[in-house]
Amino acid sequence: MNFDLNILGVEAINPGLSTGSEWFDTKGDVTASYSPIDGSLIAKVRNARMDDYEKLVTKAQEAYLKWRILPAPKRGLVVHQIGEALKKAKADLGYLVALEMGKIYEEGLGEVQEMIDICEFAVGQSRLLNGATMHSERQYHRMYDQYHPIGIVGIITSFNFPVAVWGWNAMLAAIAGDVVIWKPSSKTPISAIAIQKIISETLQNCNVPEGVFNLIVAKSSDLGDNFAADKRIPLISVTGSTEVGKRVAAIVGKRLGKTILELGGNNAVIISKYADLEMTLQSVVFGAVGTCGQRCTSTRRLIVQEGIYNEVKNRLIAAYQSIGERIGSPLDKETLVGPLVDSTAVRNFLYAIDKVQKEGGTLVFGGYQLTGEKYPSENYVMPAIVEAENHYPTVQEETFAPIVYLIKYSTIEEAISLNNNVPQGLSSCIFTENLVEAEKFLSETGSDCGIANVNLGTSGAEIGGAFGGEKDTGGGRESGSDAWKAYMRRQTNTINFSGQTALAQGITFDF
Ligand code: UN1
Repeated sequence: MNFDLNILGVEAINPGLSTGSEWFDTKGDVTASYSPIDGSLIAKVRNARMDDYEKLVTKAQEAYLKWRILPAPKRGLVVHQIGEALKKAKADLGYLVALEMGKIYEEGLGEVQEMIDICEFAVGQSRLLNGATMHSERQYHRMYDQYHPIGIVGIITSFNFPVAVWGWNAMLAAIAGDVVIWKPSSKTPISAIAIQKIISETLQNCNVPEGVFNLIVAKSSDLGDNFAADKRIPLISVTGSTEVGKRVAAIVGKRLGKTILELGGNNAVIISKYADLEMTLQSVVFGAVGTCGQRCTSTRRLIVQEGIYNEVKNRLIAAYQSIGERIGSPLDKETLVGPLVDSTAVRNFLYAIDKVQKEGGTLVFGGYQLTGEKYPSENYVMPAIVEAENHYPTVQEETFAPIVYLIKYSTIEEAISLNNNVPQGLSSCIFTENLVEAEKFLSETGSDCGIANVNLGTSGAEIGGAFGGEKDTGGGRESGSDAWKAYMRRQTNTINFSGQTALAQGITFDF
C-alpha cells in the first residue's frame, strides 16, 4: 500500500472533535484504526470525552441561530460547494474507505459518488421545501403548512458505509437549516476525519459558522447513551443494528425526541419460474457477496420456485466458485470480494454457519475462513450458500456476512409470505417476467418492505428514492423523495383576514 493519507489531511494522531474547520484537543484515550485488509495501522484518534462534547453542543447551538436564518437556497449553495470538494477528493477518499472498511475500491468510489449525488439532490431540494396550501372552511381565512428547521441533528453512522450515510443525513439536514453532530462508527473514524478535512476549506470559503458541521469521535460507552438522552438534540438519526437502534430509540423516546432509524435487514429475492435466470444470477451474486455481505441491503435469502430450484442452486454454486477465485485485497483490481471488517465479524459468520446446520440447514458451498498468502489478515472468508427453511432462528436473524439461504416455494402467495415472514422489512425483490406476479408482489398484499423491486436486486438503491424499511428495520427514511421532511418541523398556519371571529366547526360562542 502506498497511499499517502496526508493528501486528505489525515495525521498520524488526530483530535476527535471538530466544529467545521476548527479542531479541538480532545482529552480521551487514543484509539487506533487498523485496516481489515492486512491489519496495518492507518492512523490514530484521540477520543472525545463528555466535557469535550459539552463544548461541541454549545458551539452547535450558537451556530444554529445563524444558520437557520440563512435562506435555504443559500444553504444549498454551500452544499453544492461541498459536493464539488467531494468530487475532487473522490479517488483518494474511495481508496481510504476501501482501506479502512475493506470494501473493494470500485465500491469505495461508488460510496463517494453516493455522497456527491445526495449533495446535488439536496441543492435542488433547498428550493423545494414546500408545504401545502389548504382551503379554509372559514370565509376570508388562509391556511397553509410550512417547514422550519428543527435544531441540532445527531447522526450515528455504521462502519459499512463510513461516509455516504453521513452525506444522506447531513446534506438534507443542512439545507433544512439544521446543524449536525456526527458520531461515526469507532471502526471507521479515519474516513470521518478525512471528510471533515475535505469540507473544511469549503466551509471557510463559504463563511459557514463553526458549529454547523460537527464531528465527534468518541467511544459509544462514553458518549452513546448521553448523546441519545440529550434534550438539546431534537432528532437523532441512527444507522446500525436493530439492537443499537432499539436502545437509542428507547432513550430518545423517553424524552419524546425524534429518531430516524435505518436498522437491520433480512432481504429476500424471489426467483420465479418466469425469471430471466442469467440476469437474476448476476444481481443475486452482487447482492449476496458484494461488500462481503455487509450492506444492510445485502441479499440474505433466496426464495426459489421449486421447479427451477436445482438449476438455480447449481448455477449459483458455479458462480460462487468463480467468485471464490476473486477474493483478496480490495485494493487489487481483480478482487470482487474483500475481507470482513474484523475478527468479530468472522466469528459471527462461522457461528451462524454452525448454528444453522444444527437447526437443520445444509451447507452447500463455502462457509469457512480463508488462510494463506493471498489473504494478509484473518478477516477473509469464503461466502456461504446454505439450504434452509425460513423459520430457522438463524435465518430469521441478520448476520452481517456473506451467507445466503436457499428456500423453496411453490406458489407466488407462498413466496410473498416467506419474504414477509421475518422480523425485518428493509429490501426485497422478485425476478419475474410475469406481470401478474410482479404486481402482486408490489401490491398491498405483497412485500411488506420499505424497498420492493422487480427484476433488480435488493442492494444498490439510488439516492433519489426514500431509503429505509419497516418493522425491525425501524421505519425511518433517508435520502430521496420527501425524506427531507423528517429533518424539519411542520407548522400549520391559519390567517384570519375577515375582520371577524369565526370558529371552526360552525361553533357559536357569543357573549
Ligand atoms: C447500508 O447498507 O446501510 O442500497 C446502506 C444500497 C446502498 C446503501 C446501503 N445505496 O445498498
